[in-house]
Amino acid sequence: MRNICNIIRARSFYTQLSRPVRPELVEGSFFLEKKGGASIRLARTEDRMRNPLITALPLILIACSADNATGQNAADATARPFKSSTIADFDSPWAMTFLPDGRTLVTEKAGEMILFDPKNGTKIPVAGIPAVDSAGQGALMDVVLSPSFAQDKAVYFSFSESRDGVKGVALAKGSFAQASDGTTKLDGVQVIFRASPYVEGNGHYSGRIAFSPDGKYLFFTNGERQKFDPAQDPKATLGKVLRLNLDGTPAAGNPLAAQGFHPAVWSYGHRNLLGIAFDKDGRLWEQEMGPKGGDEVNLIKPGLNYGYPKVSNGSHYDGRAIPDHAPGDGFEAPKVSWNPVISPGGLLYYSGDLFPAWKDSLFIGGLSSKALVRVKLDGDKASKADQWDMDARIREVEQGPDGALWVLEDGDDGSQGRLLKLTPAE
Ligand SMILES: [Ca+2]
Ligand SMILES: [Ca+2]
Repeated sequence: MRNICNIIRARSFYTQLSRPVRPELVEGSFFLEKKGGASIRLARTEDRMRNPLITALPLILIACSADNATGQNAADATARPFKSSTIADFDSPWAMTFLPDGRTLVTEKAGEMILFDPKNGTKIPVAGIPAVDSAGQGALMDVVLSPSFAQDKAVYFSFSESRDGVKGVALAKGSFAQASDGTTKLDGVQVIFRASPYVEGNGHYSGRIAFSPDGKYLFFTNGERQKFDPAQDPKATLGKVLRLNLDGTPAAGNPLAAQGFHPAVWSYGHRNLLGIAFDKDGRLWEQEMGPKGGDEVNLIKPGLNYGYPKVSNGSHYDGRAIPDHAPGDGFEAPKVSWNPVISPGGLLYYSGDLFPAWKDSLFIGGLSSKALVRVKLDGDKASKADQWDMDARIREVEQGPDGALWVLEDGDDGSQGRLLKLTPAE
């Protein structure tokens, strides 16, 4: 029982259960699963979205509650080197980006894009967003400005959609326009790329966007849709990092096209890639939600196979083992992996001045871990640095114009769907 209590406490499970559980929102959250009679183990609902919480859970929570108070106090006592200010409240926000004038675009899971001004709290809905299929892990997902936004006003965004009874992640582009009365829209929205194939199910879309430092290419992540093998299928874009031109066509010279891969593929063997970012030297970093005990930060290099589902430092949630990454196995190993997992939701490369000690770090939003995670970079190397308890699922981390960290919680409006600004502690 003590072990179960400790695991539950480590996951801040009390907070998770103190508010209504929305099964469609529980990607990367934990639940207790009963396997073969009495044995109980933790699994991530991203892999078993429709499994109900087992009936034994309330009893376990009662049993754990006796020594909970000390555990919570110990967690609270951990000094955080930042103070957190609540800036706004959203309904299951997914991603955000800053406009040059300090305003932000924020996406919400159900399909809203919002122009939000942190200076005065104004929220203006952005029109022109296509219909989003937000079932399960589906959402209006990432939003990133064009590298030449000042000239072209282009906004790139990703979303899940349903077509002909199957689903997939799409990449779209539109032109930001605000009328004198404040009305805001994306003009001329076009879908410029669709994952292939579209399949059944509501999981592991991924859909993160990053531009190369030279502004010439768009990198786009496609998850393996909880179908495992597509990550190794040369013809599928699922389980891949893709390199596209700014119009969404596959970039010329991609490393595997000559070997018969889909021409957009840059790297493969990935699972659920929920963060991608370039560092100051132009290295491309990626984080992905791995199987049980196998969350990863990878340094992405062209043409390499990152192993999933053939190898992983984790195991399948149904208990099947997966061989670990090992030297000489032909698969590129992660630079960092987590067991227990953190359920990474978003990735930021920090280059700001407000937290000088954190320059050249990756920041990861933790979903099941309810944490803000820092990974220190050193050239091609990466190492775990900090993991701060945030008491809420963290979906997105962004850097503000002054170098403050901005994070989006993953929950509902009025229930941990907040936008927080983190600044140095006094
Ligand atoms: Ca962002
Ligand atoms: Ca891997």
